[in-house]
Amino acid sequence: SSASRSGLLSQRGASQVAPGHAASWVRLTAVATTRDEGIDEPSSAAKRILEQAVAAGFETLVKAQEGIWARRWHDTDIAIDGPARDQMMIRFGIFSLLQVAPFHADTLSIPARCYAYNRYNGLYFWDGEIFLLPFYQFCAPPVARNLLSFRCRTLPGARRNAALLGAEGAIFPWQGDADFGEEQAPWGLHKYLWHQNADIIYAFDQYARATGNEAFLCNEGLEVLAETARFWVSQLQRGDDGLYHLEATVGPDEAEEHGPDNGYTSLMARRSLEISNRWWNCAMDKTPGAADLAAAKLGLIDGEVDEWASLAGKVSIPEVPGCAGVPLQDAFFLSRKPADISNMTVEEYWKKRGEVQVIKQADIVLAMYLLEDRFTKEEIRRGYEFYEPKTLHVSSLSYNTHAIVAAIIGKPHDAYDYFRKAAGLDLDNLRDATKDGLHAAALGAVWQMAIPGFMGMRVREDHLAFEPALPDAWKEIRFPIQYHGWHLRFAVGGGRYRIDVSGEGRPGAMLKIGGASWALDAGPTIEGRYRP
Ligand code: IFM
Repeated sequence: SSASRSGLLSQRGASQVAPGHAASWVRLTAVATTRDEGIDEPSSAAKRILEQAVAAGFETLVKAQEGIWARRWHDTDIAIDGPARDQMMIRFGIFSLLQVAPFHADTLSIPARCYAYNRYNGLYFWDGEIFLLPFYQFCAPPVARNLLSFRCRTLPGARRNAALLGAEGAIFPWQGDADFGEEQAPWGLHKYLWHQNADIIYAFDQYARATGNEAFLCNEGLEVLAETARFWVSQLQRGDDGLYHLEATVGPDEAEEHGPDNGYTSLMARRSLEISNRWWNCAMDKTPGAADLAAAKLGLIDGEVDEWASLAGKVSIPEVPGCAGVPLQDAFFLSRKPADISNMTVEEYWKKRGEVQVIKQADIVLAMYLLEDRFTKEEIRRGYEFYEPKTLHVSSLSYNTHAIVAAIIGKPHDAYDYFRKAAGLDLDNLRDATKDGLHAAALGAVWQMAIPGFMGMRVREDHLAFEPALPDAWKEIRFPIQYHGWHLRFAVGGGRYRIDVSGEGRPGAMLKIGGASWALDAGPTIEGRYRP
């Protein structure tokens, strides 16, 4: 028999077992939703799935499940010869990312707290594009494509968000749902929390560069590229200094004050305009039919695409005085009192944050990682050394960012220390917040700390680059990635690397590691040395 109350599904069963005998029950459950492709009527679909499952039998179902998971692990697992705790944290991160991935549909994304609890009501944040997408685009490209395609689908909602603000184009929500893509953020945050609009465009670009799937941007992506650019154009105001300013925005730390020239938002808005310009030019060149169609639909006017690039070059990015090349977090930070935060508790932080120079999460440090190509290593080092001692990491997006940037600037001990804190965020319940659900961004960043971080992997203009700097405690790392259709399996450690290449990728794709360049179509195995 079965009974249900609101919020509760339950089932009762009874059977008799003779003393000395064992009994086992197999319970089959089918879940179907309208978010699954081709399902309009979930209850009859669930019934159908269940009937098929019963007909197949338990053993067959388990075998099929094992096959799916074996394939997933084959494509994603990172194995290290190193501390068991590190290995466990890495695998927990990867498992969680696989468990929440929309392999099957582009009608939903990944909630900021996974499906572990109701914190944030299952809504979607920029966390998905910046912290999770890199894993999928290198290990499960169809999932990355689904996540981005989800944004294309919800463009109408983003247009409505812009219209509500009296702006042009489209602004994706800071907290969005799966149905309409409309803003769900509390406290009127949507009036000034806009960086996600640029983060999404950044992710589109990264996806195309990593997978080689330019067609996606040059077709489905065109409207999103144009409408987000139009949003920025309508919001950037020319100042007396001849530069363009965002008058009142806030960065990733949503609890900060909103004001002029927010560092993270301005940096990312600038990059977003550049990306929209670049891909529209690429589409006009390579897929003119699609570009003409989209231009006509959007009413794109002559010179509009060029304007995005020229405006990008004039976005105001104030710097920290005396810290050349290091963007200033915002207009308020330096007016607060310097403070030693080494013993500050989280409670003290919430009380004092408006008075003293204390930062909740990495904003500028993150921007320096994402936009690494526009900074010198020296500038990144200066930025890290300025912001890091002032950051309390009261966010799941912060330890991990510091681990990666510490790796970039050659601070291996900081990098490993931050890795261990970041990777343990949920399993060690470091912020007493795991009860509210897993932190998706932190789980995605475990992969980023290992591969872009310790392996120094970057997608460059015409190749994939690696600068390995493994923690002393890791003797070897083995992992797969996909790049431009090639399947690569790495074994790296102790100054040696071996890469097995398979699949049929883009001819001419190149990889650089240890100062050597390799053509991926040249042979099945690449071996060499790097300086550890
Ligand atoms: O998106 C983040 C934000 O940057 C900081 N607060 C939590 C959000 C969801 O993880």
